[in-house]
Amino acid sequence: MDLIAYNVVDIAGPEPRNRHQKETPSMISVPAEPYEFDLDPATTALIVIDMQRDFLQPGGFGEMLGNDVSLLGRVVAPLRRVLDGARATGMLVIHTREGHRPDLADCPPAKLTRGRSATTIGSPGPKGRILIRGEEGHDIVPELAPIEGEVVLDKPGKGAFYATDLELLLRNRSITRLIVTGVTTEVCVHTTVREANDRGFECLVLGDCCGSYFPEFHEVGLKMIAAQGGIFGWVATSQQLLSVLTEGPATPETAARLAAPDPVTADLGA
Ligand code: TIU
Repeated sequence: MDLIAYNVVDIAGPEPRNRHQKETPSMISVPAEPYEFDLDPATTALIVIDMQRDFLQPGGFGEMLGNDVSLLGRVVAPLRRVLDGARATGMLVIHTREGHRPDLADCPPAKLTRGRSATTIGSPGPKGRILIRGEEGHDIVPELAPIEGEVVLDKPGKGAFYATDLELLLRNRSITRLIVTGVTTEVCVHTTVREANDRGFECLVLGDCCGSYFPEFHEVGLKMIAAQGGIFGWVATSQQLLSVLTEGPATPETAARLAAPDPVTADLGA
């Protein structure tokens, strides 16, 4: 085999696509800022970031940081509708949870001490130890609980790619686009979108399915994503997505994937 020629072809990769060119006939076009976001449910994942009691309910990490956690509650209803819509198409759903091992071995000392709060990560709270895996406060709120076949990804940092196997999991499933939701807009959502963008994933952020303790940060955070021609990604509402996502039946590609054994959970012996 001519190894040199082979390597040149491998490195060059496929021809770049025109940005308006549809990859497959099953792609749908979501009205968005700064322009429409094209997706195929078979190659798109819905990411739900950190919808945990620790951020949404009193006595958890969010409140420990001095925040009014009631501000995040408005995200739950629209996010539930998007979750239902994504599930109906067979789209891959990934839930993330920020948190740490019980012995805090994966928690940077700076994260433990920052804020100079009376309590810290690992301190006892009404829903168990704050931001610790396995505790009630660390888990996802019941309205958005994962169902069988969905991925639950524990992460020690703000970004969902840092120190996790998220990128491997997405590439194994040929996922190229992400619909990003969750909390908080300017912290874990932003960090994850930036990480994804640098890795070549195209992100659609659903504004009403994200929330912040600071309404002004939420507004500006969304603007920052879609500004400059979509410097980090696209922004739409849940209604804009659902109006096109639930229009037709599942695509042939998605139907085939649903019928096949799930390679990710099969590999894990689940
Ligand atoms: N504090 C804050 O706004 N957020 C976080 O600490 N983590 C997430 O955003 N998930």
